[in-house]
Amino acid sequence: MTTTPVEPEREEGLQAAFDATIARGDRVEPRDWMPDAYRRTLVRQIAQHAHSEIIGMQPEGAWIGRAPSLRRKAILLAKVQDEAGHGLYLYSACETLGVSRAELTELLLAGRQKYSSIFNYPTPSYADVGTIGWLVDGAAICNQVPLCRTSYGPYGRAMIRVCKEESFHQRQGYELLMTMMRGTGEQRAMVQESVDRFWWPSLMMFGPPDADSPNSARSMAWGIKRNSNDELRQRFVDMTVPQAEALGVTLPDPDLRWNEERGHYDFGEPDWDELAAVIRGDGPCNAQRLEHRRAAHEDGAWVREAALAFADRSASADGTAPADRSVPADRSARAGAR
Ligand code: BYC
Repeated sequence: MTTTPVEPEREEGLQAAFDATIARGDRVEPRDWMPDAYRRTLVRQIAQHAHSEIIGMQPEGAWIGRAPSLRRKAILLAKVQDEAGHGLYLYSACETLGVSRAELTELLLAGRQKYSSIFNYPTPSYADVGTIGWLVDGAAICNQVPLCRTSYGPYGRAMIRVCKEESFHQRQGYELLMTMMRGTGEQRAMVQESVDRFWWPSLMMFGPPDADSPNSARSMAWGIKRNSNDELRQRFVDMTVPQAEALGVTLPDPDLRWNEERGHYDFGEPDWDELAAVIRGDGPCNAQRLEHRRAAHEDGAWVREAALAFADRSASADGTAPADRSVPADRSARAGAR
């Protein structure tokens, strides 16, 4: 559903109405006219977000079969299942922009859409389950709470539920780490080692520094993003340092200290070359994550075929049209592919 070409004068009026909606801080809804670039930006960000939720099931999912107790296994299963749900809300939000989940999945598998850098790091230790909950879900909350007020209605509404669940995820991670920190010296060392590996990649989740963020200015002018990458990164550091102190772990940054004048923690510079490499596809687990996603997609082909066959059969029984599986010709452009 790209914007249908309209007369220049009419387009001016539509653009003015759109600008006024953004200026008032109101929501843009699927039925409203919107500039193509706004639509493409939303599809790019929401699709990337949805893919992150689904690929993000892998690093923690690897521990479901090896969780140390039935209770921990049940918690982890529920958490990973929640991430699948988040992916589905987000793919649905994206579909309101005229692009199907099947098209977005194809673009992900073809390497033409991205997912969050953080999920390209390995999880060799059980403590990583707690650290992902605490730091990765913690960073996700900082990033996503402002997105509840994003200018596009379906995205903002999806975020409200996602954020409630992410808060619970963060607490379960923190509780797991707290339990390990009250355990043996070996368990405390496992937590510290895991935090040492995940700290910097968590800071990178917020994206490149503002000066090197090509999309931020326009996304903020459109009210898609409400805060810059650096603002949210700072908010995350300020929130996390006292939590690390309560937990009894050291954050691996010699430059981390309270700055009385700024009223914030100062912190060191993440390795931006590393972020660029991971985004490019050269992170420790990029190939493995995509391969796993591709295999899961192929394994699920029979389920999709069965669902479509059932929908067709039900439609012919009650005389309605069969399920629409057409793929529009201009899908790459609409789907915000790179
Ligand atoms: N990783 O101009 P910029 C979760 C890309 S999952 C990869 O600043 P923007 C969870 C960026 O896309 C939560 N790519 O971009 C799940 C752009 O490239 P393109 C995931 C990144 O969009 C399971 C280029 O770099 N959260 O919580 O203004 C278990 C330049 O960047 C990254 C979201 O998806 C990165 N870290 O800002 C546990 C949040 N950073 O697209 C937990 C929604 C940047 O132009 N997304 N890039 O080719 C956003 O808020 C924004 O898209 C970002 C980037 C802040 C990430």
